[in-house]
Amino acid sequence: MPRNPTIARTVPVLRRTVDGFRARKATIALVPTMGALHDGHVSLVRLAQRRAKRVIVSIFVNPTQFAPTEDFGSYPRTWKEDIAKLAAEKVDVVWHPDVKTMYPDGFATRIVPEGPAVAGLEDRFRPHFFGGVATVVGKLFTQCRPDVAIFGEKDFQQLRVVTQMARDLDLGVRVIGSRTVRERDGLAMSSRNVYLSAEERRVAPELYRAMKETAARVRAGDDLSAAQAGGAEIIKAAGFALDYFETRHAETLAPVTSIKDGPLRILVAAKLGTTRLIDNMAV
Ligand code: PAJ
Repeated sequence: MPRNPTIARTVPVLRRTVDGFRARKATIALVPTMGALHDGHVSLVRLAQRRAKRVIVSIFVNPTQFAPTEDFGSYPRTWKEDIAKLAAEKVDVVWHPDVKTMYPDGFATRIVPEGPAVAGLEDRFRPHFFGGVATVVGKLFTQCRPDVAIFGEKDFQQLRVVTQMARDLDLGVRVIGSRTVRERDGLAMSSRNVYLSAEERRVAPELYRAMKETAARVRAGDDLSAAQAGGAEIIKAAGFALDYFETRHAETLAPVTSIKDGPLRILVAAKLGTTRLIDNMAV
């Protein structure tokens, strides 16, 4: 049976609800999202349910992580469908502040993450991004005061950035990564996949194929840079404009030269038409 979640739109209402959970000694899991929920988000909610007594899902399209040229205005917003999905998962609370609640007039404090946030991957193409993510996630953590927070491996660099931030700032939140949910043809689920034309959608799984081939070659002992160049070639041949296709250390995201530097992670970002897709895979 679905169960309607409590919708909190102001900090006092959220606080009262969280205080109630804490008074009853219930553990709390937070799943931060920007809405337009798909099965990838739902898998995070299910992991949250297994890790804590109460689950809060935040839905907030965070303006500070979008550049002026990016899709903040047109980012998909599917409130009714989102709430139906969260009710089906018996989520306790949906934290849905508006922009003025999150960033009141005069707001003047930002978190500036370093380490994994300056690894030369997403940060090279979206320099504004991790500052915006760290600031909003820092606020979500202090607002919701969860014991654990679930993030997808889909956004691998983001997962590393928030893990580092929670540790560095002693936020008392354990960050847990959850595996990437894919379509049957390998394309990682993403709220932005709706931007793809039918032809682009057909080509999009080539990203997955390129990573799989590269991972297999590296595991079989092929030279890392040759295997990587092969993967990049698959992506370009499919018609993508490639931002990066790199193999990095899975924990630090530092550059590596061979499988002996492992554990390794392949990370990719590429544009199909105007849609930018990111993905990653363990070697
Ligand atoms: P959003 O893109 O909505 O993603 C919310 C969470 O869902 C993130 O942790 C993301 O990694 C995870 N996710 C997305 N697609 C997934 C998939 N196919 N499989 C598994 N998990 C998936 O990431 C954000 O929002 C924002 O940056 C946010 C952290 C909410 C801060 O604004």
